Amino acid sequence: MPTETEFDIDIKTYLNTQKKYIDNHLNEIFNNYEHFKAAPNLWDAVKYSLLNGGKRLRGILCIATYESLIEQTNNSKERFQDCLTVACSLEMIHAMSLIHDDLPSMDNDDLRRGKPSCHKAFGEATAILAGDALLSLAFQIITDLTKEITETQKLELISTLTKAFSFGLVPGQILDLACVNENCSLSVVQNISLLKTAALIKASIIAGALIALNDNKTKSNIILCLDSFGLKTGIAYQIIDDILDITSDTKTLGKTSGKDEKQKKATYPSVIGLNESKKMAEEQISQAFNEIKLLKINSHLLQALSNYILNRVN
Ligand code: GRG
Repeated sequence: MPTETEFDIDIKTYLNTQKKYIDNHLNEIFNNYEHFKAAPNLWDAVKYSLLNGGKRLRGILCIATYESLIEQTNNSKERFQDCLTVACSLEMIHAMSLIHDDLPSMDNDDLRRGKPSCHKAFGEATAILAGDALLSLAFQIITDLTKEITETQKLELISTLTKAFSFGLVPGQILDLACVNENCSLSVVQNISLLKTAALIKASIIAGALIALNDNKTKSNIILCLDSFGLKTGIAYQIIDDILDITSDTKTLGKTSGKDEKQKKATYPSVIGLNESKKMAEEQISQAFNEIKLLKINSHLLQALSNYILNRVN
């Protein structure tokens, strides 16, 4: 497995810098829309869940893909700002999925990002509506991108993101809930992680490519390879999430550790054990590298990010 030094990228600094860009841009979005002044309790719940924490991995993957593909001459300040807005859109969809995932009728978790989950702090009805508001705001901000992004690109972005939740997160969540207390096979667990987690991670990568490439002749080939790269990286992300639920603690994770076992969830370690799960995550990342190796793009950043995903501690 390649190490950080082999790629010559200080990934921790990169992650911190991009996270700051995304956090600042999210704050700017909330300062810019007047509508947030009506129903303050709703928007307090939205900001509570969105603006306070999170690794911003989906947003960072979008920016990193954009930066790996963009020709320097095309990298105008406006276009980077548009990429940041799309990164924020992805983080809104992700944050809404976490709010709904924590609800009593779903995973029923009292803790998220080291704080009481949204429904614990604001009540169930407000939490549901905060999720709904975030999901629609995610698309509103894409329609408001600058003229640097064509109308076709906007539609492609919206289509990519809607597919990720209609055909990914939502069915993945249904399957995940259905598999509690069941003796699930590995293929069922793989299918859940593909839908529930990998679909949005893949969409984050594709979104970055859509902003960078526009009419590039090799666009469809690049997107095909990034699609497989994203799915494999996303599966590895969920495998590591399942492993950390067992091996890490609540304080480090910012969410209740050991919950999967307690709730008898279908996870990689529950089906194939911890060691095999780690091996499978390594294998997914190694296959993901292979998907983009032959592309004529600067893939070091994406490789360093998937390597970080494999070795993350929270
Ligand atoms: C999106 C319309 C729509 C519905 C949501 C509730 C639901 C349907 C889906 C649940 C999806 C889910 C919670 C998947 C788990 C993915 C995962 C590994 C989350 C943890 O992500 P991190 O570690 O969290 O990136 P931070 O806090 O760092 O952002």
